[in-house]
Amino acid sequence: MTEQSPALDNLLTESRTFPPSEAFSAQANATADFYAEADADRDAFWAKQAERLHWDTKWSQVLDWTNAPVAKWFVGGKLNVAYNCVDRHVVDGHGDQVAIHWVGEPGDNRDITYAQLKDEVSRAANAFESLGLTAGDRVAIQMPMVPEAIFAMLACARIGVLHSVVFGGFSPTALRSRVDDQAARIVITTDGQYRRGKAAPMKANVDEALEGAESVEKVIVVRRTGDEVPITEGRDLWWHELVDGQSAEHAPQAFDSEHPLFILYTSGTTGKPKGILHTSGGYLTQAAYTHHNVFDHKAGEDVYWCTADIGWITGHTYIVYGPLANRTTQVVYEGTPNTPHEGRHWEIVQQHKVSIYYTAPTLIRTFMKWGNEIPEKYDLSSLRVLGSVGEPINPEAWIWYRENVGADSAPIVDTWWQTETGGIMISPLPGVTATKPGSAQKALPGISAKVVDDQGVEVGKGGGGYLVLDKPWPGMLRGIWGDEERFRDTYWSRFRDQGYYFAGDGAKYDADGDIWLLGRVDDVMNVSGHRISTTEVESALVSHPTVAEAAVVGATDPTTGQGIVAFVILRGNAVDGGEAAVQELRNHVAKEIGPIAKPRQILVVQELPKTRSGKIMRRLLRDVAENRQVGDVTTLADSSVMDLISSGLNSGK
Ligand code: 6R9
Repeated sequence: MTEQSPALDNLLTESRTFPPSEAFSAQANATADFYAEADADRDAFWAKQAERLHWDTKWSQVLDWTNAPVAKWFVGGKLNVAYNCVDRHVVDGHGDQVAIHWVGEPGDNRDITYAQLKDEVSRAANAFESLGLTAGDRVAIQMPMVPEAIFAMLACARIGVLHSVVFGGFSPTALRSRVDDQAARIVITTDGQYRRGKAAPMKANVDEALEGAESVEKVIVVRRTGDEVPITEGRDLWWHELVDGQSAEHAPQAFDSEHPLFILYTSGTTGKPKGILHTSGGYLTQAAYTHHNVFDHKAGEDVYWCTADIGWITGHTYIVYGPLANRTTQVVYEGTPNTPHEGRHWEIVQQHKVSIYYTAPTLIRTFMKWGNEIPEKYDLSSLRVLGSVGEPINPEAWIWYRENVGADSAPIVDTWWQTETGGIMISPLPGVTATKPGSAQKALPGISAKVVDDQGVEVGKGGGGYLVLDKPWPGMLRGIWGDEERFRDTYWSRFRDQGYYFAGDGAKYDADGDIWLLGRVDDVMNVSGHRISTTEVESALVSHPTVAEAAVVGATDPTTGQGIVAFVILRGNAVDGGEAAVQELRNHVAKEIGPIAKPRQILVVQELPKTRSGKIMRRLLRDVAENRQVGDVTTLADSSVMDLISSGLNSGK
C-alpha cells in the first residue's frame, strides 16, 4: 500500500451518520431486503433486473463464467439497446415526455421528447447505414455536449456499430492514437464548441488528428458555433445535409446480448490508454438497475441531471444508457459551471426543478470555494437525491453538499465504480442506508467487493488493503480492445489464484465493515475525477527536446483532488530551466495529451531519486510535492539525492 495523505487520515476519523427519513424510505425504490434476496440467488436477482429491459429473444442462461475472465451475461438473449432507450417508451405511450432538456452554454435551449428522440436517432441510423456502416464497425466521436452527440451514440447502438467517444478536451495526438487503435471508419465532430462564453474550434483539432489516418473514410460535422471550417472534399459531410433528409423510420434489429456496444479509452499505468470494451445486455441491465435504485429514480416524475461529460464513462452510463433505459427526463448542459456566472448550475436546477443531481467532488469543492451565498440565492427545494462520483469525497465537501445543496435532508449517494465496471458497484442505497460522509459503504445488492491484503486474504474490520471484486457482474468489461493479454495482466493477474478482479484502488473497512475508498494504489492519478497516468505525462514531457528525464506524481490538491507535479531533468546546459522553459513544457503536455493533463507545477531538478534497480521512488517526490518531511530514503541508490532536490527547491532553483 502507498502511504496515506493527511486528507485521507482526516477522512478516516469521520464518524457521523445520517439515517434516511421515514418519509423517504417509505417511497424508496430500493428496500433493505434486496441484499438478502441477491445473496440467496444472484443469478435469479440479476435475471429479475434484466426484466426491466425489452428482449426480443429471452436468454437461456443468466451467466456463463466458464471462459473467465471473459463473462457472458444473459446468454442467448437478443435485444436492441437503442430500442430499449428510446422506441419502447414511445410504444408505451410516453412519446410526449421530455427526454432531454438541453441547455446550451450561450443560453439557447432545446427540449427533446422521446418521440423526437426516436425520429432523430432513426434518421441518424439511416444516414450511417447509407455510408455503408454495418454491425461491428467502429465510429469515433469527439463532440461537446450537444444533443447530436447522444443521437450519434444511440444511432450507432441501434445498428450494432461500436462508438468510441473521445473527450472533447483531448489533443489531436490523443484522438489519433484512439482512432488508429480501433481503426475507426467514421469520425463525428462539430465545427466548434462553446467554452467559457467563447466559441473554440473543434473540427480543426480533428483535421490535425486525422492527417494520413488510413482507416477513416468520412468525417461528419455537426454545426454548432457556425464558425467557418475547412471542408475536405470527398471526406467531410455536414450532419444536417446527411441526416436531416433521412426517413424517421428505422427498423431496429435485435443483437446478441454479448454484441459489443462501445469502446471507451481510459488511462492505465503505461503510456498507452486502454480501449475498454463493453457489450449490450449485461451493461444495459446494470446501468438501468443502478440508475433506478441508487438515484431512486421515478419515471415521469423526477428531473435528473448528471453533470458529467459524455467523453467519460459516467456520461455513457448515467446520461445516455441508464437514464434513457429508465425513461428519465433529464437536463443536459453544454457548458462550464461558471458561465456566465457562478450560480449557473443552481439557476438550471431552479428552472427545471431538478430533483436528482449527480456530480463530482472536485466541482463540489469548487462550489465551496465560490461561497455559500451563491446556492443560497436559488430555490433548490426540488432536489431530493444527491450523488457523487469520480474520487473519494472528503467529509467537509460531503457535509457542505448536504447542507448547502440538499437542505440538510437529501440523501447523498457516494458511488464508487470505474470505466471498467460499466456501472455503479459500491454505494449507499437512498432510503435504506444510514449514510456516512466520505464512505461509499457497501457493494450494491448483486455485487460483491472485498478488501484484501497482499496475499488476497480478506482483512478484518478496521483493516486496510486492496479493493477487489470477487464475483462477476453484468456490466463488467469484456476486454481491452485488441489486447487480451493486457486485459488479463492488468486486472486478473494480481490475485490470479483467487480469481479476483483487481480494481487498482486502496480501501479500508471501518468498525461496521463499511468500505472507505482511499485512492489509487498504482501510477494512475485522479485529477478532477479524470484518470491520467503518470507514465503518459512523463512520456509527453520526455518527447520535448529539452527534457532528459521526467518523473510525475499526483500531489493532494484542495480542489482537484490531485494535482500533477512533474520533476524534470533538462538536457545539458543549453536551457536555463527558468519560468519560460517551464511554461513551454506545460504547454507541450497540454498539446500532447490535452489541457486536463497540464502539470500544476514543474520542478527542474538535477537528479531523481531512484532505487538500486533504477525505479523512480515517486513516494519521495510526493513528499516534496506535498511539502512534507521526506520519508524513508534507505532504499535509494544515492540517499543524498533528496537533499539535493529539497535544497535546490528551497533556494528557488
Ligand atoms: C466512474 C469513474 C475510476 C477511478 C476509481 C477510483 C476513482 C471513482 C469514486 C472513486 C472513491 C468514489 N473513483 N468513484 N474513488 N470514491 N465514489 O470515475 O470512472 O474515470 O474510470 O475512474 O476513480 O480510483 O478506480 P473512471
